[in-house]
Amino acid sequence: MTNTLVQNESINKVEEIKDSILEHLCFNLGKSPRIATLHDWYMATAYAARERMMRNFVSYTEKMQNKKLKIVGYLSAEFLMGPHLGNALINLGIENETKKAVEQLGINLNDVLEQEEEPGLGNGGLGRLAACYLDSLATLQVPSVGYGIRYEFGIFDQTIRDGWQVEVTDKWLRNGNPWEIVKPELNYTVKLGGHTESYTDDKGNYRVKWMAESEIKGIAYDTPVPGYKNGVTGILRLWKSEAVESFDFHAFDKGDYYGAVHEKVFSENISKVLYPNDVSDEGKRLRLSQQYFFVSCSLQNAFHILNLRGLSIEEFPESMTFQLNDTHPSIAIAELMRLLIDEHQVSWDKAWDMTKRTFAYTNHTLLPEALEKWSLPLFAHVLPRPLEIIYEINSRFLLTIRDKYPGDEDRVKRMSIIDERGNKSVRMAHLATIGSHAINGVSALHTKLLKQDVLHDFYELEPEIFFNVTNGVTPRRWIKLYNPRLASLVTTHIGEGWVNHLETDLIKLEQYANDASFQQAWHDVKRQNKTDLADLIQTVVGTKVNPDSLFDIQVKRIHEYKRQHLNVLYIAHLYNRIKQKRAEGIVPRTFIFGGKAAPGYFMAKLIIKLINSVAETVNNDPEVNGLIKVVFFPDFNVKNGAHVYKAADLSEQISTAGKEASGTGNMKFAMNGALTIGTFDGANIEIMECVGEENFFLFGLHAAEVAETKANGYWPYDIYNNDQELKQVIDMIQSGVFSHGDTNVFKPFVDSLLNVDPFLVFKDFRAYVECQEKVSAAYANQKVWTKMSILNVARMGMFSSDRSIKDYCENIWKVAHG
Ligand code: GPV
Repeated sequence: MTNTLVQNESINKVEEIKDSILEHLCFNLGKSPRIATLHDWYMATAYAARERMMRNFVSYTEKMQNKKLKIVGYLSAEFLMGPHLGNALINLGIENETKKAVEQLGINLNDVLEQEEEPGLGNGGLGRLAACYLDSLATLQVPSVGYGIRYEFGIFDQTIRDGWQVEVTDKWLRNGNPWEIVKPELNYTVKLGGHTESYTDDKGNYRVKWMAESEIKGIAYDTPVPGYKNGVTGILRLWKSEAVESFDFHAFDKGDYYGAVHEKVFSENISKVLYPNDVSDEGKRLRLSQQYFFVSCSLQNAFHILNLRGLSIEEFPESMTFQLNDTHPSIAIAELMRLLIDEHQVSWDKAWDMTKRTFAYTNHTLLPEALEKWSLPLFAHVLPRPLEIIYEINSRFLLTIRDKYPGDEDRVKRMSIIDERGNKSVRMAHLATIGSHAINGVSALHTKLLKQDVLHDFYELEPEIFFNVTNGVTPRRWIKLYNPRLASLVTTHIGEGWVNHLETDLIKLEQYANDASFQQAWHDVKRQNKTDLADLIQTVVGTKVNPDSLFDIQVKRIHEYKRQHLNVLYIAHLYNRIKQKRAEGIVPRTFIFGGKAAPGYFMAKLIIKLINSVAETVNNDPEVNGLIKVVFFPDFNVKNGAHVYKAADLSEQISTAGKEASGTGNMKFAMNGALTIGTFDGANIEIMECVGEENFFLFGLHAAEVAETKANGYWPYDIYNNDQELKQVIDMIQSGVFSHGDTNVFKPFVDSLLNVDPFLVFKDFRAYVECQEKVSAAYANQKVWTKMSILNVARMGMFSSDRSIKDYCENIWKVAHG
């Protein structure tokens, strides 16, 4: 095509988009341009983008009717999608045209994008991973459906009052959601509570009936997921709970109107709110109901799809495969058994074979407090029939163990789905493992530790079903959309293939690592991104920060294992040095933190308070004279992440070795030109292998040393006593230097470190300080730093979620990909 032809086409597109926006403004919003608010313009633009996806959506759904295709069902209690509009425009390839179209309507596209309320239907890494995977599934043209819950309230909004986190309800649906399409005809009934009764059917077979205490209805809400410039639109199908129709009949029957309304309220509660715990399990009844609810709806929907495609029940495992995103949906194993046996009269052996072939399980943590366990009485109360099925699965499984390891009753106890010690419980990781044909960890180290420790007995039994799939993140959202300056610099030099071929193309940047003018351009991009963030910080937090200082950033959920407090101790140490006039060698730094603490996690909330208290003291001390600044950026989420990752010089990935399954923030930072200071943990190790040890700041104990230290008896108090600088820092915190003389507020924090220090903060403190000195020295030479930054990005290709999804397709799902 000639240039003018391309230009004309683009002009036509602008006109088309403009017309479409105006039509939606009129027909869907009932507004004229004159009275339209910015939010109206956002809605109209969103509808215009959605319209362009729907044709693909329909043809994609048609394509899924092809009997030979295997459909991937991604079962996840969380999908942290982030704002849709910007991403949709990028993936549809119409961002420039839309920008022009809205400009011609007198509006700025960024202002329009800013209007979108983030659908925060996830806590952190696990939910965001699911969102990146949907983007890659659509981009790689893998027939797939993401199944989850349409929470009415997503993750709470975080505000900071007097340095403390205060939670505010997330009313993300209050102004409407233009992305979802409700499918009232796709609704399924889910049973809860009650008891079971057995009977003999007319063929003389033993059968079980579940006499539920209540029934609720799940309604499908579909959100289109656009692939990258490929005419494909995938599906995110979320279930909302409602009362079954019979509710009002009951009311008339019994004359018990309020009783019936109560039932309705109960039903709607199921999908009301996301549990705000990240990597920890609360064992609440409503949560178990949520899990069963969305899993049952999704599997019933799978039978419906099977039927539409004209396939038989026997063909289920070849026609659809389900990935369990951690154990949250693992009740699916019992539910598929129940549907096959109770509702479709399949024999146990056949049903079990089909079930095992259908499911695969991804484990996302080794932390004991996160391994889901349900108390047996609670489970029996909520899910009596699935529990019977679990008992049967377990007893058959344990027979095979006894057969294979005669006399090894210890092993039997260790492997049982039912934990018989103390208050009996159901171990969901065991159910997920026993009911799946593939189990994977999310980084090389994590998978190794999974085989070695948490699932060791299972690994011994069936080593061939264990896999590693290292996590990845989508370069569409995390580079192209959220770092447009870097994206266009990269594209001018190596073309735009990297956007969907990161694994092969990004490496082409290496040739420019020593190029002085490229280095300058690279440096300028980072500098501009930092200025943008500095402005935002000024507006949101009111702190003035220097864009020429080293931006040292730690954003992630607040958790002791992630060790935000190790970072804080280092800041206090620098402050102490400045006060003692030992500031030589300190490069100007801005420490930026962001992240939410689970509302019930006392220590995490105290760490937020500590960060804010250190910030207040350090930022207002004239002696510090701006050499270091500390910022807690409130309400960290996907939308705010847009401004943060691209502006980082240094990425903090400092979890206790062996505790962070993978991490994905580490990837987002490194892909956007930050260098990493990190421990030998999760995907840090693979990142370091890719970017080169010389371009990575590694410190601290290895996982085996962590285990050894603990086994040998760990005495943090001795470390405190033997390290004068550490002692000074801890004493400063205890004595109220950061709390206006209050010696109570941080006492639990100090006591915990001195007495227990469960995550070895003291043990790694010295190594961390020394490593940070190396960072400062490196940063002093901007040319060398920039070169390291370029090499980091160039070598990050393998951390595209496209690579992860290809791994799943080839090794686990056995499906073709584009
Ligand atoms: I389990 N993860 C999470 O965000 N929530 C959870 O409930 C559980 C795990 C995270 C891990 O902590 C990260 O290391 C990992 O990168 C992420 O899941 C995605 O695998």
